[in-house]
Amino acid sequence: MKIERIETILVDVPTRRPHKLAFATVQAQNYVVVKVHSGGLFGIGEAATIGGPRWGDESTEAIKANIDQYIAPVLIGEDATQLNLIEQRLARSVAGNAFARAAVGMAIYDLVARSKQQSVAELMGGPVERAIELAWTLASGDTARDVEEGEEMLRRRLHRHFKVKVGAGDPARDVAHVIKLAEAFAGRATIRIDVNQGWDEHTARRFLSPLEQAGVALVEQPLPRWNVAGMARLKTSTAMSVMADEGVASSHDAIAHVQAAAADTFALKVTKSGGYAETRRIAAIAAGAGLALYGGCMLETGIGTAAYLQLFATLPSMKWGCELFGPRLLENDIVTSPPAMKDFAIHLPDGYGTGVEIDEDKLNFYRRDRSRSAQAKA
Ligand code: MUC
Ligand code: MG
Repeated sequence: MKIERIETILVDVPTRRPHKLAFATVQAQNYVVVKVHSGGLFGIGEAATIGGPRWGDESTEAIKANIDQYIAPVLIGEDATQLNLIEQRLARSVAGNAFARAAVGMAIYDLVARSKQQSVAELMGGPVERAIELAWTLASGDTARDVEEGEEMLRRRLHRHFKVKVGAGDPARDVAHVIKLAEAFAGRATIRIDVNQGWDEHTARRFLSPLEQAGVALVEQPLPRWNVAGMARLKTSTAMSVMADEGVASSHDAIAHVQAAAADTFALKVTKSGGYAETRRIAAIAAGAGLALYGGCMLETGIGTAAYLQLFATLPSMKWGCELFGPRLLENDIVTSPPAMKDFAIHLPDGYGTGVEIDEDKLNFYRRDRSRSAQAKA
């Protein structure tokens, strides 16, 4: 099954509301959609970035350029079914560039699974779960709006775990905002916070205890990703779960966090880790060290959401569930039908590959190289 062509498409999809993080406010999400072609079939993958090269080191423009220029030439002509060799070639094709490698790898797994009439989860040995608890992120930047949004999610039985984004402004104001949310949803939903590296150690030490007293269950990446020792010190001073996200992208990062006892939960993201293989290594390190897992996201469309879900469904110890809610935040999706989100969980789709199909009309509408006015006239 020779890889014949690798196509990369830049896509921008507006969000339903501004999504406010410590380092950026997202009004439209940016993607690179990858199609890997062989024998009349193609597999799909996706890299989503948040705020350009701000959450991580890569922008969608750089991802596309590096796939086109450096990664695709290494893979053209290779046998897609030899997934371990493909992973090796991908790792050697470029230094770093985890998101770019992951998007291509996802598409190749999807292609191979489709050709074998299997799901990606089956290709990896089969799922252990078919539904995973699904968190939602409250990040409108406005307390009343967040309460209203959370109430709606509970009423519709969509989400009962809320992650609150903090770290952008005055920490005292952020903490007061989170405490109001914790009080509003006490006994009905769990509250977690994601600081996205926005605090220094002293700020975290000062503010974690009122958050813990308010019932907040988990704190995600309070400190810059390099401050592993600081995370370890914080972990000894709080009963909240301390989760590493930006700090744990590779298996080496995972080992460093285990050695330093710097986290008790790892957030997994297929793109930050350069693909399925390295993400599974991180999950294995967590399992070996007795740590919990969480299925993170980068606000993917249905393409990346389904790809992540295929892997997460194969992993035990997803104690904190996942946050694969990306499609719900977007004005529109570019797949015909994303994985079902109901009864507080996301459900593994039936079907081959990742179980979702591209909606080519919508992809054409949102692709960056197609003028919207020309589209409207067509
Ligand atoms: C992150 O750091 O976890 C994922 C969901 C969300 O709301 O923000 C992102 C990034
Ligand atoms: Mg995070």
